[in-house]
Amino acid sequence: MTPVSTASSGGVGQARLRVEDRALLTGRGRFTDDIRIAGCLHAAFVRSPEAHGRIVGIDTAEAAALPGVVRIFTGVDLAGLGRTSVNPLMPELRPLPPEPLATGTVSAVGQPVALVVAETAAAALDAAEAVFAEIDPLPPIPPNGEAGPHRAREAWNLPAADTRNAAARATVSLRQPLLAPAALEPRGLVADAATEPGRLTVWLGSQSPHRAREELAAVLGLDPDLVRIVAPDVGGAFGMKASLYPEDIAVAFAARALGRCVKWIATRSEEFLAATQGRGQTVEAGLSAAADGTLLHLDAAVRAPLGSWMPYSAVVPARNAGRILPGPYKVASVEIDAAGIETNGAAVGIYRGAGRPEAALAMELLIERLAGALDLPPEDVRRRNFVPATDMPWTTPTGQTLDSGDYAAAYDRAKALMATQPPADDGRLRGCATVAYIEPSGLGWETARLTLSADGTMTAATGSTAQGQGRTTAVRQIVGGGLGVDPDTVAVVHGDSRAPATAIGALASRSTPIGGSALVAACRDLRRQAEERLGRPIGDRPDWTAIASQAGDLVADVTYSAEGEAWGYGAVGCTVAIDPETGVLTVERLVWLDDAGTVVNPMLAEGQLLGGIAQGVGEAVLERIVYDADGQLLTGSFMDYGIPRAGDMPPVTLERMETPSPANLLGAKGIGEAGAIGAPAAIACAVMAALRPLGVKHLDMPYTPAHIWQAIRDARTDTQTDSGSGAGIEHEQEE
Ligand code: SMO
Repeated sequence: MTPVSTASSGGVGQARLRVEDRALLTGRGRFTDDIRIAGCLHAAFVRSPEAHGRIVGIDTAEAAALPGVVRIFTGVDLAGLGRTSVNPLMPELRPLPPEPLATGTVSAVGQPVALVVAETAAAALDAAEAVFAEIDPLPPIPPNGEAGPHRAREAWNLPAADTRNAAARATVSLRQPLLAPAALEPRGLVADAATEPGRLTVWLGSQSPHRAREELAAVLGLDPDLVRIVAPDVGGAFGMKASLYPEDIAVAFAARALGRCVKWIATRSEEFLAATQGRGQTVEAGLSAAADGTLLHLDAAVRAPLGSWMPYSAVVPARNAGRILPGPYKVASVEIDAAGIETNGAAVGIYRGAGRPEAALAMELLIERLAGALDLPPEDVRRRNFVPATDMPWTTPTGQTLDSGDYAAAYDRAKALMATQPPADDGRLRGCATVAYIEPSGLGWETARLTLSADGTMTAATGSTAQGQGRTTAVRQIVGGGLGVDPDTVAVVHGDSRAPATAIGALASRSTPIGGSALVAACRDLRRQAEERLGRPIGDRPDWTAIASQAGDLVADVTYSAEGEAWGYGAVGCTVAIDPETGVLTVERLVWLDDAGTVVNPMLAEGQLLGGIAQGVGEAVLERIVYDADGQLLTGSFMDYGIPRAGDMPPVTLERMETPSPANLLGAKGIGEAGAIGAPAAIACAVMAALRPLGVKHLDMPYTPAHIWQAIRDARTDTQTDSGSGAGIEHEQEE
C-alpha cells in the first residue's frame, strides 16, 4: 500500500479556496426548497399532540372541503407499504421501523398521523389545522429517561485482569442531554411522479441518496431503477439527514398515488419535534489502576435512548460508545454493556460523533478522577497508558484495530501549547485539562466514477455527498493530483443516485478516507486504461485531451473497499473560568492537536475541526432538549434551545500532525467529527478541575450558569458533599 504523497502535483495537501462558496454565500445555492417543478403540489403533516395514545378516529371531512385541498392521506391509506431497514450492527436487535403515518397508536409527540396535499403550501397548512385527530392518551415512557424496553444490545468482555494490584477505582455516572442536530436547512423533499410517468424522481436533502433510493423503492414496492434521488445543495446534516424518514415515505407515496409532484419542506418547529435527535446517553462506568497509574479494568453500562422508531443507523451511537470507550489507552480488561432503549420521544440517531463524544467524555472524566485518587497528575496517567506508536496496529480490548499514530506525541504537543498560557487571577475559578480522543472513520466500501469524454472533459462522480464540507473542492484536488491535471478543470458530480450507480454516502467521517481513496483508485484505473489503449506510458502530467482524441472515451468505475478502519486522533487543552457568584462559564481557550493522516486541503480540514468544535462547545455549554413527564417537548424552538453563536466560540489554537493511515489508499483519517468529540470532554474535565476544590464532585452538561451556580451553592451549603454527586472514588485498599 503506497499512500499518495502529500507533495504530489495538482492538489492533495494544498490549501485551496472552496469553489463552492461563491454560489453558497451569494444566495445562488440550489437547495431542496429551490427546486421548482411546474404544477407541483404542497404537503403539510398533521402530527400527534400526545406522546403515547390510541387513535380513536381522524376526522378529515372539514379539512377536505377547504379550498385548494387535493387529497388527505391517513395511516390506513399507506398500511400496505413495506418497512425501512435498521443496520444490524448490534447482535441483539429488535428493529422498530417507522410507520409513515400512524395507525392504531401514536408513540411520540409530533409523529405524523395525516398528510394533506394541496395546491399551495398555505392551503395545505390551513387544512392540516382543520384535521381533528381524536387520541386517547396512554402513559408514556419518558423520552429523556432511562427506562423502557431494550431494543438493541451488545457486550464486550475481555476476561478480567488481576485487579488485586488495583490501588484505586474511580467511577462516573453520566446523564447526557438529548441534543437537536439543528442543521441550518430543515429537511425537505420534492417527489415528482408526473414528469416521467412510471418513474419517481425525488430531490431530497440527504447524506445518502443511494441508500434512500434502495429503501424508498423497497418500501413502495418499486424497481430501484425507476427511482432517482438527487441531493441538491444540502445545508448541513450531521447524521440527521442520513436515513429515510416517515415524512419522506408519505410524500413520495402521495406523489405516486396522485401521479403528481408533491413538495414538503419542514418548519423549524417540525425539526425540533420530529427530526432525529442525538446523544442522551446514560453511562455508569468504573476504571481501576495500579499505584503507578497503569490502567487495569474498565467496566461500563451504556444506555442509549432510541426514541419511538429506529432510523437506519439507530444503534450506531450505543455501539460506538461501547466499542470506543477505552479510547487511545491500553486497558488490560473490559466489561462493557451497551443497550438501546425505546421511549416515547422523537427518534434518536447519529449526530456528529455518534457515540464517539460519549466515549471520550466518560473515559477522560474517569482518568481525571482516577488520577486524583492515586495522587498522580492526570497527564501522567494518560502518558503511561497511551498505546505506543511502536505497538501499532493495536487491537483494543473491544476488538478494534487502531491503525497508526503517535498518541503520546500529540498529547505532549497539546500540553506544550497549553503551557504558553499566562496564568490569570481575577477572582474567578479556573480549571484546565488536556484530554485525548480517537475518531474511527468507518469500514467498507465507496464508489467513484471517472469519465474522460472524447473532447477531453474529465468528470469525477463520487459516492460521498456534500452538505457544506467543500466536497467538490476536495474531489478536484484528489483527482487533479491523481491524473496530473489542473483541479479546476475537473467537473464533479455528487449527490445523484444515477452516478455512480451505487454508493454509501457521507457518514462516519468516511468521505475522505474511503470516498477519497475510491477516487485515487479510479485515477489509477483510468491511467492504466489509457496506457493500455495507447500501448505506451503516459507520464505524470499527461495531455488528456490528446489521449481522448486518440483513445476515445474512457470510464473508470471503481468500488473501493478500505483495508481497515482509519483512526483519527488528537489531544485538546482547555482552560475555563467560572464566576463563582453567577455561575457564568467562559471557555477561555482551546488548544488542539489533530492527526487526520493525509490531509487533502488544510483549509477544509480546519473548517471541519472548527465546525465540530462549535457543536462540541454547544453541547458542553448550552444545548439540551427537554421533555416534560408527559412526553411533551418543552424546547421546541430556538427561543428555548440554545445553539452556539459566533460569540460563544472560544479562541482556538490548531496544529496538526500527519501520520498517513495504512488502512486506505489515500492515507486519510477522519476529521469531520473530531471537534465534536474532543471539545465536550476537554470542557467537562476543565470545569470539574475548576469546581472540584469547592467540593463539587460531578456536574452533567450543559454547563449553563444556573446549573453551575446551583452546584456551587449546593457544595457550599452541604457539608455532606456526596449528595447530588454523580461520581465517586473507592480506595480499594483502604478501610
Ligand atoms: S453522525 Mo455522521 O453523519 O455518521
